[in-house]
Amino acid sequence: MKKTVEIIGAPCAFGQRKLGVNMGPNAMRYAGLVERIEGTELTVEDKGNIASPAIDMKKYRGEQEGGLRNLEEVTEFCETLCDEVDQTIQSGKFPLVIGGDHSIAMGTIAGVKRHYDNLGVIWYDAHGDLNIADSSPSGNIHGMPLRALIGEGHPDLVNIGGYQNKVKTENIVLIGMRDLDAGEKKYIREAGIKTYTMADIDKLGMQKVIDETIDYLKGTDGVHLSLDVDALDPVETPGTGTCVPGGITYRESHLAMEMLHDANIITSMELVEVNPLIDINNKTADQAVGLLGSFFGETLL
Ligand code: 4U7
Ligand code: MN
Ligand code: MN
Ligand code: MN
Repeated sequence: MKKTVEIIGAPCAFGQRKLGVNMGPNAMRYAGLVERIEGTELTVEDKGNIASPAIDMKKYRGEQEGGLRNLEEVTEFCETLCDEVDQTIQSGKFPLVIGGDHSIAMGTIAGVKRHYDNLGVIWYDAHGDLNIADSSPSGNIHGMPLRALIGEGHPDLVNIGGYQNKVKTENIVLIGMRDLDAGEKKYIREAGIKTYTMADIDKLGMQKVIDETIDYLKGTDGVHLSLDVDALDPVETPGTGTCVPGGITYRESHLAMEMLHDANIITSMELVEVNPLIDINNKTADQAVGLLGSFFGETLL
């Protein structure tokens, strides 16, 4: 792991319809993010938040032509984020992007992929985020980023960063899946994407899932971890916009983070979808920060 972690706040809420996810970055700062990482052997620099345009609520929640809500805003936000992440890596630092909704992954990974030939991606989420406009039941772009990164979907999204095809299907591992749309299931089967559903996690245990994931990605030259907090069970972790029951426990997630830390394979990370407005006493941000603490090397003893 690089010695300096650079935090990039990405308060984008345009990928979905629940305002409040744009407050995720500050909710995590309030929960002690910087102090927790400083408590490990790493140095932290916080770049602050990327500017996001004022939100016109009528347009924000409204229907949109072509089934892609707030496409322009998402695209612009991701272009800026891409350049920020690129700069962070250029200056030799580890980029930690804190969201914001999951549409920001198109910006983060566009910036990351400029530095790797064969990038791996771990997508820790209840959802596959593999929709295109036609298969999306919602028109919400936060359900589409991974597919756009593979190179399919609206050209504005596919070309973020000025190039396409950032991630190969064989370099992706999905963990925590339990709410896939019909089109996504079909796509995952046809593309043969390595997938751990909740049933797989139940049967194998998280330890085996992460061991296998590390082994599966061994031919890559960098691995991006994209952690959507809705992967966790909403009984424990309620502060997120698209809750799905039957999720990963906080403790299993800790194990995953500890193992990924020890394996030393992750070269960039984002943590997304924390929404303090639908949370209880900021507990989801507290948990997010706890997981990040483990990821960056906190130990229990
Ligand atoms: B998230 C959904 F229909 N698949 O496309 C969609 F179930 O980034 C949910 O994982 C997407 O939170 C969730 O709207 C996106 C829905
Ligand atoms: Mn997601
Ligand atoms: Mn999700
Ligand atoms: Mn979500």
